[in-house]
Amino acid sequence: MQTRGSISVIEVDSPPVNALSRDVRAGVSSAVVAANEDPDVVALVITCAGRTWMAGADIKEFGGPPLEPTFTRMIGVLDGSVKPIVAAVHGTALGGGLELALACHHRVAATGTVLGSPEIKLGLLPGAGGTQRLPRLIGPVAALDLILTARNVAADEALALGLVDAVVPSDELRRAAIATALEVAASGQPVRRVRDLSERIAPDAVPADLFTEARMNLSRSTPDLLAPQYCIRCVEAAVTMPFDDGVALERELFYELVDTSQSRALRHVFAAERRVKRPPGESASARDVQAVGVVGAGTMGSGIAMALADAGYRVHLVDSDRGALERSDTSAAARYQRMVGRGELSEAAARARRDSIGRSEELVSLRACDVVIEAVVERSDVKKALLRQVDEVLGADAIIASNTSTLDLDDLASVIGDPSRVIGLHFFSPAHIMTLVEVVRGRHTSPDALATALDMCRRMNKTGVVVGVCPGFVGNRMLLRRTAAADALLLQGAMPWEIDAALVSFGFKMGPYQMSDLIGLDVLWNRETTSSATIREVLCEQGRFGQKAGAGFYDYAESRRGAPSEQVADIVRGFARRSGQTQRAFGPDEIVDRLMAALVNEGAKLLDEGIATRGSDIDVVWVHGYGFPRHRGGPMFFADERGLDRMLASVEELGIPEQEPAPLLTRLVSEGGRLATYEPGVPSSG
Ligand code: T1G
Repeated sequence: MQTRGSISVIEVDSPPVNALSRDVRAGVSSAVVAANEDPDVVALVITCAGRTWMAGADIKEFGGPPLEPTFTRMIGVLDGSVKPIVAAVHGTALGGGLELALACHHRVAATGTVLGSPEIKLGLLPGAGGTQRLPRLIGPVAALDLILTARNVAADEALALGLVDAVVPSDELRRAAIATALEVAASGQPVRRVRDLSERIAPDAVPADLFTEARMNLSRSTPDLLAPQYCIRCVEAAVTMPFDDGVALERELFYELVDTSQSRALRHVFAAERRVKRPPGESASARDVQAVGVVGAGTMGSGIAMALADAGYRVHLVDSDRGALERSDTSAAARYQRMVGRGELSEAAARARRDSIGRSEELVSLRACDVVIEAVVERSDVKKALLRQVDEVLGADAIIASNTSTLDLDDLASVIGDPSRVIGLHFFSPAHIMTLVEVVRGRHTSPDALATALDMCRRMNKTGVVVGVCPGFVGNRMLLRRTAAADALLLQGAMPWEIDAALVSFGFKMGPYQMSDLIGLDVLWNRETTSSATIREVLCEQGRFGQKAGAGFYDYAESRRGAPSEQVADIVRGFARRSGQTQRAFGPDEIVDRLMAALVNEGAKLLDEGIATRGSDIDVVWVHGYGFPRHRGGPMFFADERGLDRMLASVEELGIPEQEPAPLLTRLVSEGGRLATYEPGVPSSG
């Protein structure tokens, strides 16, 4: 804290994002008290050093006992200030950071600032008075929008909303805030507290059906999530209750939410997504990559090319089939036009992005590339032949990446002169949309090739998760086990639609059989060798390839959603009978336990083998690549919440030879350890 003339400037400096930890709260509180007691001080300015204003409460503190001074106490100190306080905001003013600014009397923002209430992303609500002050300052409609969408608003929109009073160039922020403080102090007016505002919450200013409608929308969009429902109750209280009663309700509901499994799960995923950026033991720096080549203009190659172009790379897309190149150009052009239509891109930017993808039938066009990604057909012989050619064309330093999803990367790398520059970049379809990339570290992959691949993921706004080499890597290998567990349930009396319904009510967008019908059952079917040995073979033999054939595990005659099929039920019952296994009904919980147990058990094996680096990495793979519901935290986190002993029991019930209990799972059950925080060589926190 320093005093400029008669203005006290309180600067928070707590990198990396000035999170409002206990120490920061204590510092701000005592500085405000001191400034109010200092007769020379007429007004205060609060500002932050570094890249941003406070980006919220310190997430690491959640789940522990409330630490004094609490938010309520700190905000109370600001509320008690008789001298005007101006918040000088820059960077990302989020959550508790925004709430602190709302407890100040005036807000000046730097150009480029974003402001928001992202608490529901953590299964929480704005718990430092935000649900009561926001409606008073910007109206309940806008407040509800910000809180329920968790979207960030840019400074200009914040000015239009009345969330900030002025927007100034960054280098003028401190000066402008001090000038505002002096002006306000000189006006001799009493401080303008947001809590005292009432005009925008007056009954005639609030749409009568605002909260009913908000609840209806929620019941359609996210019926299972607690935090949004609690947020509506609080904002409604801002309109129906006195300020302090509203704050009391907010605090009560906040502390209820902070202990829920949903919030713990969402906080786990937040931390896990930051941890994957730092693979243990890796510290090499990424290379500067400008030009990237992609070989294969099929669905994956075209999607990868667009993801690279979106990130600003110069892209060289190569395919010996001119037709494929033209089709990929047409689909890229159509996509960019749709983005123009949605106002996401200008015409000029769309043209520039399209033009940033060069297309050629010649491999030599890749000569100047820093990185080349092959995305050709999933056949080892074809990939190896191509990689040999690429190796000859490229400079010695260039990195060679394979988008293989199942093949042995080390075997592919064996055809490259220097295998240390080979890495796997396993994108998920559609590659320009799906956020997950499994970054496959081969036996010889160099640290800087790995660092460069992770940096490319960061630039493409993808979540790169480092995995080792094995068939199916982390995601697909676990998926295979889940599919086998589901198929085993069919032989014990369950029906495909019962299994899907259980996973959908758990939070997945679709179950394994709906997924098979979407992808097409014939993708993995071999017409030559088919012998009615499995339910899937029989369905394919009957032409039930899935949605595209109008029938698969479901009938699609009536709707795209698919209806349970009596014909399929008969086929399933036939196989079940012939399996000689006891037939019985399975409830949704038991189905979920069985399928999760298959996932978790395989995940534990992947950790034991060092293919996965940490339990939380596996959760990131499933949340970003397989639609695992974020508010469930991922399979490993879910297992900890459900009880590893219960998971182990479900694994034993699977009775599938390849899925015997993983040693790690058995060990953690006996030690009382946790899978989600498990990291080989790092003591596990029970
Ligand atoms: N608390 C603690 N650490 C945080 C943090 C936070 N709020 N935000 C970021 N970090 C750490 C993060 O773990 C990483 O650390 C480093 O900062 C850089 O983050 C009472 C209840 C601000 C937009 O939800 O959205 O306030 O991994 O890698 O991509 O009502 O971080 O390097 O050790 O993400 O540039 C509300 C969360 C909290 C914002 C920057 N606030 N943060 O993104 O960097 S709840 C949020 C973000 C609350 C009140 C309530 C982003 C960012 P490390 P990063 P980035």
